[in-house]
Amino acid sequence: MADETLHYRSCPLCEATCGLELTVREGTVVRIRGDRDNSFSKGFICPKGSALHRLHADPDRLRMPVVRRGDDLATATWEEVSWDEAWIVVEEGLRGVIDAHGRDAVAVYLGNPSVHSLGPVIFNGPLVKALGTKNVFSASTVDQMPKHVSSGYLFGNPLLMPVPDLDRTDYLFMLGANPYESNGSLCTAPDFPGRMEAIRERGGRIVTVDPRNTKTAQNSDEWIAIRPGTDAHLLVAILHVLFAEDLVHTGRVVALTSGMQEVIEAVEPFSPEIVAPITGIDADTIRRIARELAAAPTAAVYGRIGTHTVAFGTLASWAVDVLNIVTGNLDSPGGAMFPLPAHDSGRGKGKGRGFVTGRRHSRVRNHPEIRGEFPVATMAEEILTPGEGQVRALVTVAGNPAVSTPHAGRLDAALGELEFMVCVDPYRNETTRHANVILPPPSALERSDYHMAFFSLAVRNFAEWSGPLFETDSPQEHEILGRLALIATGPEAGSDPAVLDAMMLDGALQAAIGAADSPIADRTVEELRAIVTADPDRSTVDHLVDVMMRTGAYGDWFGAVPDGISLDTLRDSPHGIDLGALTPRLPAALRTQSGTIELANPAIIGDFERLLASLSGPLADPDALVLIGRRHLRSNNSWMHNIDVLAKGKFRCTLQLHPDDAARLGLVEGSDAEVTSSVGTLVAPVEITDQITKGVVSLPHGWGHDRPGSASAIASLRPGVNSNLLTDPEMIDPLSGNAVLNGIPVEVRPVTV
Ligand SMILES: Nc1nc2c(c(=O)[nH]1)N[C@H]1C(S)=C(S)[C@@H](COP(=O)(O)OP(=O)(O)OC[C@H]3O[C@@H](n4cnc5c(=O)[nH]c(N)nc54)[C@H](O)[C@@H]3O)O[C@H]1N2
Ligand SMILES: Nc1nc2c(c(=O)[nH]1)N[C@H]1C(S)=C(S)[C@@H](COP(=O)(O)OP(=O)(O)OC[C@H]3O[C@@H](n4cnc5c(=O)[nH]c(N)nc54)[C@H](O)[C@@H]3O)O[C@H]1N2
Ligand code: SF4
Ligand SMILES: [Mo]
Repeated sequence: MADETLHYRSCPLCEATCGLELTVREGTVVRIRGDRDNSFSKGFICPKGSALHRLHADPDRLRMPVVRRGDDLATATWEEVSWDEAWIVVEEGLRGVIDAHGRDAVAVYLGNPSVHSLGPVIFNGPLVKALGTKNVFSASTVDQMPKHVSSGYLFGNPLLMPVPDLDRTDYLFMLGANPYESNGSLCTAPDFPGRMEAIRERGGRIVTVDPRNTKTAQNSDEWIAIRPGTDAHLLVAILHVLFAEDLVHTGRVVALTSGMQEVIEAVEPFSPEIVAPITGIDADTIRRIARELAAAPTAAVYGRIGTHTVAFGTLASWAVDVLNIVTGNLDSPGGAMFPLPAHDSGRGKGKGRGFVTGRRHSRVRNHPEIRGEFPVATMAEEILTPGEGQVRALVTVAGNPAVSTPHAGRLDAALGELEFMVCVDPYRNETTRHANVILPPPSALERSDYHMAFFSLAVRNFAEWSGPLFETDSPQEHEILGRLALIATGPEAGSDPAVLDAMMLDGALQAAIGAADSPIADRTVEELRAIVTADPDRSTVDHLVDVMMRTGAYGDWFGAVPDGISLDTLRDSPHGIDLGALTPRLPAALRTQSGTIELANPAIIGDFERLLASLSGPLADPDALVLIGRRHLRSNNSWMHNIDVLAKGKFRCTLQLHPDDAARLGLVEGSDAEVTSSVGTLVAPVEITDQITKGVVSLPHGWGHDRPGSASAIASLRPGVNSNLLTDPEMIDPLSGNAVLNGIPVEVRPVTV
């Protein structure tokens, strides 16, 4: 139609970063399809991506800041205010707490969508720095922190994470991931299902380890049912077999390692027979998998949520990489490889400062800092425990910890005790209803994006920049965060966010000019700044992306590299730029002090004692009933249940259990079950299915939208229950501080009326 225009952008909703084609008519998006010309996603889309415009149009999405009037959340009113008024409230509240109680009295929580949007990706750092608090929390400790820690120890860089080379592998061994629903995580691969099908079509093999026979498992060659929380045991036993049967590869990457002998000794006690009872996997299967991995021309071991959000998350994550190393598959095509995204220069000496933790400790539990943060499982106790250093104010950015973190009921109560809370969030939900003021960022259609985090984890080197479709009068999210940072810094910082912007840009340019062997060593900051800021339509984050593109591995270095890229190249490539298949990056990418892959960090080797002890601990109790989570394609953690087209259909917040368990417990389909853990109780409708292992029950997270003061009209119609009322904040993986969200001991009984 003549009055229709097409706009292309990448989807920010999950890690797959699919290219979208938006059809715009009279200023409204009328249709979203997969962009068939996108060089990475090739037209793939899921139901969430095609609802992106519905999020933009959702009447419950906040367009202006709101201030809460009244302390009782059930009767409080919310007043829409101007940005100027909102900033006054923030300044009084935040400065009030900092001036009276010091900086540690303000905590900050950074949630998942802040990794999916360029503003927070770039400006959360300066905000945290400006707050100057040790009480930093994020969704990372209910998610992937174990992977950061194992990468930190092995490679010296917690952000250097190997991804399975899906498009070239002959054998995918996948644990605790369900990409048919999640579309992949720590592995950016639009159309993950299609890529799995391609593995099998070219004669490869996929083995999936999961307590549930998920859609992913059903589309694999083999499903191995495992007892929740025991992936580390399984992986270590596979290593045991490889060593015992002398199947260890001796190649380029093995030659880069140190500490192999300690690993051999550490895994020695864990024979397949020893771990068979705890994992529920027979010894022959474990031996066979070890031999298959060793024999496959190429193989990739890949573990996700089910291996990370468990008591031995770091050990499991480490063992995944060590398996890739000793089978000769790390940093090798078809194995597990390190992407080289466009924003990374890829330069390095193959050595660095290494990875340390514990530079600070939390006040109440004395937990060591890891990557500058404390476990979110400790956040409530920091608010509720009186004394010097008690947390009295909270800043959240893109997070819903009252739903997504352990013992959510206690955290919810703790949020009510705060003296001040400010949330950067587009919704008034279970968490932000506690805020004094909510500052809404523009919608995804009103901002530019470059998925820094996910292009660093992609199965192909790929770059794409999306410009805003709609203009907005509201501040961009990076401006909101910049302003918060200025307020936190104090009056001496002034009130002009442009000062912070200029500092960031000049800092980035200075770093590029001063880098070793810099092709632009003779240029000046002033000259380059003028080039980058020439386009008046671009914002600070765009300028910073431009600098990254120009001075990255594929960059034009401001003209010094003739065919190199810049932000202009990305702007002129609405379907993205394919930068090729992954290529080996070791040893240059290593940042350990020794310049080797350090297999045997004392923290890792020390944890084997706990692993051994677990063989006779609660994990090994074959009669225990344990709770795990699950995800659904049409849902996204806690915040997309308010979109009608996604929320409708069969109710998804059900307690799945095996028919034998149902019979034993006296539960029938559709009846209500009461589920009780060490910290809480909830009631959920029963769904009986033989696709789940006996002794395991499953409830999805992200529900419980019936809290007074929330404003999500659609979600509250079918609120569901919050599974994190059951998860125990004392249960963490000590190496990473990550919460245990899978394998929670529970009792289940019928609700009697
Ligand atoms: N549609 C949709 N997509 C999403 C999200 C969403 O909420 N909805 N969330 C996004 C986010 S934030 C993330 S982190 C990713 C996560 O992406 P995935 O890791 O793929 O997440 P899940 O779908 O939860 O898959 C985890 C699997 O682990 C299994 N499991 C549970 N316990 C164990 C165990 O002890 N061992 C093993 N081997 N398996 C176990 C579960 O049964 C489940 O099938 O998904 C992202 N994508
Ligand atoms: N039991 C159990 N619990 C889990 C998990 C599990 O598997 N089981 N998974 C865990 C995982 S992997 C994760 S990542 C966490 C997620 O935990 P959180 O990040 O705390 O929660 P989300 O549900 O992702 O909530 C995101 C919030 O960001 C807001 N938001 C959306 N877009 C934007 C934006 O562009 N800017 C800003 N400022 N805000 C935005 C939403 O309105 C919402 O309030 O949950 C964890 N919790
Ligand atoms: S798979 Fe993820 S990135 Fe792709 S359309 Fe769906 S939500 Fe968006
Ligand atoms: Mo996540």
